[in-house]
Amino acid sequence: MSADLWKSAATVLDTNWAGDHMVPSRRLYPHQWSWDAAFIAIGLAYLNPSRAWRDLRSLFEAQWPDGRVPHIVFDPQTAEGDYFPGPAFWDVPAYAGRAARGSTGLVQPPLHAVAAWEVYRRATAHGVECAREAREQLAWLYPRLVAQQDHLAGPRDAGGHGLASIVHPWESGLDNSPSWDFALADVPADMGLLDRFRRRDLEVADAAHRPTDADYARYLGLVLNYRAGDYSDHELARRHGFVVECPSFNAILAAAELALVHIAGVVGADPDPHLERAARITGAISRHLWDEQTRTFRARNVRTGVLSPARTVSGLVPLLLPGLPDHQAAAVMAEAASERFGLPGTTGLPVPSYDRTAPDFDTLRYWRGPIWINVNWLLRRGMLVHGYRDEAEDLRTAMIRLIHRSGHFEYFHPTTGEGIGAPTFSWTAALSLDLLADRSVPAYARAA
Ligand code: 2M8
Repeated sequence: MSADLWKSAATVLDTNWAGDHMVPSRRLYPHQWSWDAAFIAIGLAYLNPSRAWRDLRSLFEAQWPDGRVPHIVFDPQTAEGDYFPGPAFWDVPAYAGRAARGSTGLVQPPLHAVAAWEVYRRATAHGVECAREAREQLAWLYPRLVAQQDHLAGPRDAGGHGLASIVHPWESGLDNSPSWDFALADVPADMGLLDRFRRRDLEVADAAHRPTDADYARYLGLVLNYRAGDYSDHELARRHGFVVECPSFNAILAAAELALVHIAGVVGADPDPHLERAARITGAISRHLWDEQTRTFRARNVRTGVLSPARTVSGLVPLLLPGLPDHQAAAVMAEAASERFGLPGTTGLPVPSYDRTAPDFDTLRYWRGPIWINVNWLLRRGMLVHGYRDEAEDLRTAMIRLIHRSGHFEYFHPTTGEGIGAPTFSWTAALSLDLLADRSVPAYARAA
C-alpha cells in the first residue's frame, strides 16, 4: 500500500507544479495559497527539496512591506475569470517592486517557519549540496519569517491580549467553519453583492459542499470593507465587522516561534526572543481562549468579548504547543476521543472538522463536518508533542488508510470516508508522504 500511495502522491505534486510554485488544485484553486504552501513544502521536501524552497520563496517574494504574507499570490498567467474573487476584486496596490493586483490583502495561518525548519531537516539528509542550499534558503527566509510574525503579533493584536486576530474567516484556513457563525451574525449579508459579482466556486464545485449565498455575501462585504480602508490594521476592532481570536491560528503562530528558535540557531540569530514570544502566546491562548465550563478552546470575538459556542477542530489544535498545561492537553485529548470528534479508536476515521453530535453537523459542506488531512496532521503532531504516542499512531494509520482508499482528495465524508472536493489536492498528497515517512516529532517541538 505504501509504495502505491507514495507514487500517486508524487504524481499529484508533479501535476500541480506550476514552474515556480504549487497550485492546491488545477481547476478549483489555480493560484498559490499561503498555508497550502507550508503543508506542501513539508511533504515535497522528501521528493524535491529545491522545489519546496522555491515554493516558499515565491510566496515570500510577495510579502507586503508591513510583513503580511498574502493568503493568495496570483499567477499572472491565470485568467481573471478562472478564480473568484480574483486580482481585480482584491485590487491591491503595487508594492515592493511588484505589479498591482498581485495578491490578496488577507493572511492565513503562519505555518511557514515550521515548514521551513522541516524542509531544512529533510534537505540535510539529501547530501552536501542540498545541505548548502538549505542553509542559504533558511538565511534568506529568516528575516522574512520574523517580519511575518511581527506583523501578526503587532498590528494584528487587535484585542491587546497578546493574540493575533483574524479579520475574515478565510484567514483561519477553516473558511466556512461554524466557529465563525457567532461573529458573522453581526456582519450584514448584502445579497446585492452576489448580483454584482458572480461566484465561480459554484461553477466548479457542488453547491451543497460550498458556503451558502448569505455567508458568501458576508465574506465579500468583509473584503470590500477591509479594502476600502486600504487593508490597514489600524483600530481594527472599531473599524471592521469581523475581528476574532482563533485558537488554531494562534497555536500555529506560537509553533512558528518555536521553529524560529531553531532556525535562529542555524543562521546565527538570537533565539531567545522567539522562545519568549512562544511562551507569551501559549499563555494567552491558555488563559484567554479556554472555556472552563466545557474544558475546550474556543474562538473569541474581539468586538464583544464573547467566546464562540461551536466546538470545532480549531479548538483541538493548541495541543501543538509543548507549553500547554497538562490539564488542558488532557482535556483536548478527551474532546478528541469523545463522540463529538471520535478519534480513530471508535470510528476508524480521522477527526471531522466539526462536532459530530451538533444539530447542524453537515457531512458535505466545506469545513462544517468533513475530514481534512491538514488539521489531522497538526493534531497528530500535538499528540506526539504531549506523549500520546499510541493515539498519534492510530491517527497516522487512519489518515493513510483513508487517503489510500479514497485518493488525494481535498476533504472526505466524515461517515463514509468518500473523497469530496478537488480530487488531486496538493496538501493531501504532500502530507501523505510525510505520514508514510513516519517521522516522529523532533525534540525541538517538545522542549519549550
Ligand atoms: C479554501 O479557501 C479558499 C479561499 O481562500 C476558497 O474556498 O476558495 C480553504 O480550504 C483554505 O484553507 C485553503 O487554503 C484554500 C486553498 O486550498 O481553499
